[in-house]
Amino acid sequence: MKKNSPATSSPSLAGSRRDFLGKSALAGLATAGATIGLTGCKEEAAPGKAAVPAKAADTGEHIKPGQLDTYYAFISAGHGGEVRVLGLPSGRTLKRIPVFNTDCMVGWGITNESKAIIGTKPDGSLQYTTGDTHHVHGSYKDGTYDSRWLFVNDKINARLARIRMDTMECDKITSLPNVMGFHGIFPDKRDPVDAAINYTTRVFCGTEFHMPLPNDGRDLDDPTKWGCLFTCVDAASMEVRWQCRIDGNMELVASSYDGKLAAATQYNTEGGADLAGMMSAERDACVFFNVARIEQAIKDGKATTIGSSKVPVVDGRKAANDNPATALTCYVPVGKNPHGVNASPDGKYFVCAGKLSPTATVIEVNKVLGWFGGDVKLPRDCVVAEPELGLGPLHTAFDGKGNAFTSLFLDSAVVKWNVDASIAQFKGDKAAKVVLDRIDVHYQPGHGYASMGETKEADGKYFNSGNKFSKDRFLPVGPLHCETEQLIDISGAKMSLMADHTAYPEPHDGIIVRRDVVKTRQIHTMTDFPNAVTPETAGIERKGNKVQVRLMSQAPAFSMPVIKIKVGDEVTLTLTNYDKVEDLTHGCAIPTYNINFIVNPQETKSVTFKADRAGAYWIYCTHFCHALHLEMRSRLLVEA
Ligand code: CUK
Ligand code: CUA
Ligand code: CA
Repeated sequence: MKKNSPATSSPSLAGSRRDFLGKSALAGLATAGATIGLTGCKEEAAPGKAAVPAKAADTGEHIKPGQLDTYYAFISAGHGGEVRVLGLPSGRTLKRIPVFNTDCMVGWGITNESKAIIGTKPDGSLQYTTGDTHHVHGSYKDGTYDSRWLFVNDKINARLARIRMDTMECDKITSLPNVMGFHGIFPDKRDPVDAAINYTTRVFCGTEFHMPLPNDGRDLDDPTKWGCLFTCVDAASMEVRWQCRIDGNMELVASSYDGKLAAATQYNTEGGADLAGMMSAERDACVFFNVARIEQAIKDGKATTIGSSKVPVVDGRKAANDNPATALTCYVPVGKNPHGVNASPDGKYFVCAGKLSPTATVIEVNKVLGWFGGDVKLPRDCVVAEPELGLGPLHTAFDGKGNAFTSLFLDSAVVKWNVDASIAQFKGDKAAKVVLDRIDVHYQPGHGYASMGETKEADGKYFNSGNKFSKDRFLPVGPLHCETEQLIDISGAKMSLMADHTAYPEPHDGIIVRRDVVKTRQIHTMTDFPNAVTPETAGIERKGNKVQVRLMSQAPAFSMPVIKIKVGDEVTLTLTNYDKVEDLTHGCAIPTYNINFIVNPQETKSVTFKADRAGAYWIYCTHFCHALHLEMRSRLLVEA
């Protein structure tokens, strides 16, 4: 696997690389073992200059200096472990929100408060220092974002995190028990039973990897006994409400607008433990969860528990759910090895894209409910269209006008198609015009997502294509290229490329939110912090070798110029920022003690460390705050 460097590649026809990929992809589709076409990153000729659209960036709106963007984008960072905030259409990076990673700018993973959220071992060190974020979704009210929370998954360590939208900081992280490869998430949009609850109260989590249940050393040599659990987390408490065991696995997750269904694509209905095993079936499935029935079954005492977990688990496997009248789950057959599942903004359909099939599968929500109600005979009868779109379809977005936009990984393209036309075609209308437009993207797109596209307010303005390979689009920076986020104008009949933005690897999914929907606060409230330092409590308090150092900051000074402690002390330093001016943040770094964090206006944070070295250490402000910022320091004197 080798990507091109413009310095060494020779100019060639723009089309050759695409042609090559297309052919190898077909070979990959034809034989289960041939994965050559799936990687999309073979050595190949550079497309050269001709591939760069002459009018790139001319067609879009230009955000001039001093002007504000019209949308926020909240995007994941993959194995960077964080969440990023961009302004669109400019593509400016506005913020990086540390979540599962550590971040020395804000002190995430360093302060006691962030460590408590991430979770610690008995010795006080972090339980985990790494994460893999894929899917970011906002909480809903009335079918659109309510600006309360964002939720994001950690695929590596099976954790769900919540971010407060007002401060754009992570406030909770929950571990999912008996789960490995936690991948898809989606908040519910309303309650399945109580009509008054028309906002998010649950977050659904899919599990991609099957494993022994519990994973305590049993069944290691018999993967056929392993299983996957679908998990429901309470959005407010962030506690795990219940789990549902299924056949096969789960990748992406979506929820219906009526609150009744959650859905997850399954590429491994085979339960295979190797590549050939996972690709042996001609069709895989999208599994639907009847949320109200699952919760009733738990009330009726039909749940068990697994290992040391106390979370109730119900049986959603096929054998236990073949009677539609009582079934908790419904397995709808879809194209081979599907990837994405997305709900259309009109609430009527789920669209699954079929990685190893050139099709998308359109499933009607009412028919799935009909199957549970006994009116629809076979799960496959819930499928109302299966349009052919191109090679390697992954994810689908919507413009709110009846059109869908599906990313084609192998074709390096995005295809615009009409949902109603695909349904007409499926019914036999040969004249139905399904595919309306197609645009090349650069290169190998994963997720595409549209402005407000996962809400009832989908506005059909922008589409962001998150491309996994940038190849020749930007200056090379060594072996690892950045990735391309391409902004596409989808407001007209034809899609047009507006701009290329760089991305540090590796964003997956994101959401694009109108700026008026997002309500932030710039200044904390001091009383929200129980450990806030006041002029009365400021100073040093000693209890044996445990020392509390309570410090205040106000530009350009800390409240104590000298802090005297002794070697062997266990020091907790608490810092409250008394500045009230927006953006007047201070930093606190202690040389050789590996401490570095910031306090925003009216915020309090603390760190605990062992004073294991005698000497003088300048505590200094790291965050440029004042003309005398450099003078903002205090002496930490550690007596031998
Ligand atoms: S997945 Cu990465 S491109 Cu985790 Cu949503 Cu499809
Ligand atoms: Cu305070 Cu710089
Ligand atoms: Ca499969």
